[in-house]
Amino acid sequence: MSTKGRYTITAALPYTNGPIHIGHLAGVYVPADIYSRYLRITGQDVAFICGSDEHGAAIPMRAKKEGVSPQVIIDKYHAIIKKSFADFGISFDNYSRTSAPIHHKTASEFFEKMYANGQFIEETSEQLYDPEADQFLADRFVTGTCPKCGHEEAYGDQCENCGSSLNATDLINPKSTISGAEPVLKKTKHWFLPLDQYEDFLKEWILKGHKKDWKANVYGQIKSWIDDGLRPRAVTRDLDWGIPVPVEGAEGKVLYVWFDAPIGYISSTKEWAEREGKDWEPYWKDKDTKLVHFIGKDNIVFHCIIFPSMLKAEGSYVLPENVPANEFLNLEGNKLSTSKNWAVWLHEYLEEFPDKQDVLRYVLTANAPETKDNDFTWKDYQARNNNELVAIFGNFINRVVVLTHKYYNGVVPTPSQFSEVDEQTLKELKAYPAVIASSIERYRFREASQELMNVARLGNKYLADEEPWKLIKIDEQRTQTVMYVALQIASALATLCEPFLPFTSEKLKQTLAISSNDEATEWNDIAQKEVLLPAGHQIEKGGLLFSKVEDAEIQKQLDKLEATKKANEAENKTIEPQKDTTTFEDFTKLDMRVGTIIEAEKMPKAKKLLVLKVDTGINTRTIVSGIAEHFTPEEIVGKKVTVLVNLAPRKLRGVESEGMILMTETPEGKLVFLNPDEDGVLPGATIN
Ligand code: B3M
Ligand code: ZN
Repeated sequence: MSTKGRYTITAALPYTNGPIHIGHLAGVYVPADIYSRYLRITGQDVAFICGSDEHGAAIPMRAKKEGVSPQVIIDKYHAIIKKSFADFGISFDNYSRTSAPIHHKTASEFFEKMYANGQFIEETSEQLYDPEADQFLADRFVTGTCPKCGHEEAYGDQCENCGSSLNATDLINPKSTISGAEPVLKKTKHWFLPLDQYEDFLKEWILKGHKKDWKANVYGQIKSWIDDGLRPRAVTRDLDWGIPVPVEGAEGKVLYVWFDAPIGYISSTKEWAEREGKDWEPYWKDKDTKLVHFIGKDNIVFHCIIFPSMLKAEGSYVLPENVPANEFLNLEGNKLSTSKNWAVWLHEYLEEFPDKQDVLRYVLTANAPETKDNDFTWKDYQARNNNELVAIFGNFINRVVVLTHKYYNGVVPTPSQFSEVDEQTLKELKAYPAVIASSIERYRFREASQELMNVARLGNKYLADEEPWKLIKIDEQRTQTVMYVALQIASALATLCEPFLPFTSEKLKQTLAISSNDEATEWNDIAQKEVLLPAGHQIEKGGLLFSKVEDAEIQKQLDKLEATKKANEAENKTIEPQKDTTTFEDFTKLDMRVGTIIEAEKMPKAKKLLVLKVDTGINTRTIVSGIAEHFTPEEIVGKKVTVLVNLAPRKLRGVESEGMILMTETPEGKLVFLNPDEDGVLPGATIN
C-alpha cells in the first residue's frame, strides 16, 4: 500500500465466559491480525484494538454454573484468553477489558450524552419475568423459537442462527434458562434506542453508500434487516451485573451489554493512547481515519446497525469503513460448541503442538469461512502442514540455507550475468508484494495465503530446475548466481510471510540475519530494491522451519473428539423429564391426522426452513418446518407424516404455516418423522 494513512482496527471483544477455540481465531482474530500486521509493515499508523467483553448474561450464568462470583469468572477467563492471543501472535496494540474503570467511565459518558440530548425513548413496558427466580429475563436468560427463522434456541436479544436481533417478547414459546419456568409479563422501565429513526441514515450510508464493496454476506444481512423495518431496542437491562445506568430512576438497572461492549473499542483505544503518550481522538474522530471491525457473522447487526447508529447519534465519531465479517467454522462436520466441548481449545492445542502456532494460523487462513461456513478437519490440518509448509516452504528455505553454508560458509555469493530464467524469476518475485497486498486489502486472506505459498513454489521450482547441487561440479560461477537468486527469494519470503506466519518470519529473519527493525520499508521495497540480500552478507545456520505431523498425532486428536462425542451422547441419553400431568379432555383438543407431503421447497434465505404442501385428508395446506438441514425437499415428497392440524396458524418469515409436523430425534441430533407407514393408512386418518 503506497499511501500512508491511519487505521483503527477492532476485533470482536470475546466474552470471558470460557476459553477461546479455533473458530474464534478463524472467524475474527487471525484475519484481523494479518490485516493489521500488513498495514504496519507497509508503514501505516495502526491501532489494533481488542479486550475482554465482561458484562452480559453469559457471565453470571457461567458463574452460577461454576458456583463462584462473576468477578472470579471474568478474572479467570480474561487471563486465559489474553494469554491465548499472545501465544498465537495476535498483535493487539491494546487488549483491555470492559470491567476496567476507564470503560465504565467512557460508556457512562456516552450514554449520558445521548440521554442529555434526548436520544433515548424512556418507556415502561411489559417484559418477560421469571416468577420462580424472581428475575427479569433478557438476552441469554431466556430462549425460545426465533420468529424469523424458526431456530428453537434463539436468545432474548439475538438469534445466532439467522443473526436477527430480537426483543425477548418476540420469542415463540419462551423459556427461562434460570429455572425452566414459563415467563410471565411484568412492567419495567427501560431506555430504548429508536433505531427506526436511523433507518434513512443507514439506507443512505450503507445501501446507497459505497458499501457495495462490503462482503455479500454482510451487505445481504444488513439489507434484509433494514427491509424488514427497524424497531426501537432497549439499551438497558434489569440485571445486577454490568455498568449501572447513569441516570435518575434507574436503580437496579445496567447498560445492555451490546450497548457498552462496542464502546469498549473506544475505551481500549484511550487506555492504549494514555500508555503510549498518544492522543486517542484522531483514531476515532479524524474523518481520514479508516475504522475496520473484524467480527463473526452473528455480530453483524450490532456492528452495522446498532453501533453505527449510536456513533451517528453521539455525533463526533467516524463510521466504519468496512466490516468484513466471516461465516462460521465447523469442526469435523459439526458446529463448534463450547457447551458440548466440541472444540479445539487454543490452550490445549499448544500443549499438544507446542511449536505449531503458525501451522494453525496458516491452516485456519487457507480454509477460512470467508464467504460460507467451512469445516476444519485434522486430516486437512496434517495435509496442509506436510504438503505445503514442510514440503514447499520449509524445503525451499532448508535447501537454500544448507547449500549456502556448504558451498560458501553461509556467505551470500556474488552473482555474475543473470540468465533469462533468472531475470524472469526475479521479475515474478517482485510482482508478489502487490499481488498479496491486493488480496489482503480486499480481505481475501485465503487467496492471499495461497499467493504467499506461490512465492515458496517459485523458489522451489527455480532450485529444482537449476539444480545447483549438480551445477557446482561443472560451473562454479553459474552456481553462485543461482544461489544468489534463491537467497533473494528467501529474503522476500521472510517479509511477505510476516502477516500470516509471524513466528516463522522471525525465525527466518534470524537465519538470514535480517534485522527486523526497518521492516516498514521492506514490503514496499521488494518490488523496487535491486538487492534484498547483498553479496557478502553472512547468514546463520538456522533450523527447520516446520516439522511433519504424523498420523499418530492426528489419530490422537480424532480419538479425543470421539470421546467427547460419546460423552455428549451419554449425557443426551438423560431422558427429558415427564411434563406436568394433563387431562384426557386436554388431549382430545389436539387434532392429529395422517398427512402426506405432496410438495416441498426451501424457504429463501432461511437455512433451516422448508415450505411444505401437505395433504391432510381435510385439505391441502402449507406448513413451514425447521427440517431443511436434515432433509432435502426431494427426499420427503410422498412421505406419510403425523400432523397436528388444529395448531393456531402462524407466520414464519412471512409465510402462513397451518399446523405442525411431529418429529423425534436420535441422540446424535438426527431428526426422524413419525410416519404411519402402513399401506392402508390414508391422509386424514385421525390419530388418537
Ligand atoms: N462479546 C462476542 C460474541 O458475540 C461479543 C462481541 C462484542 S464486540 C463489541 O460472541
Ligand atoms: Zn433466527
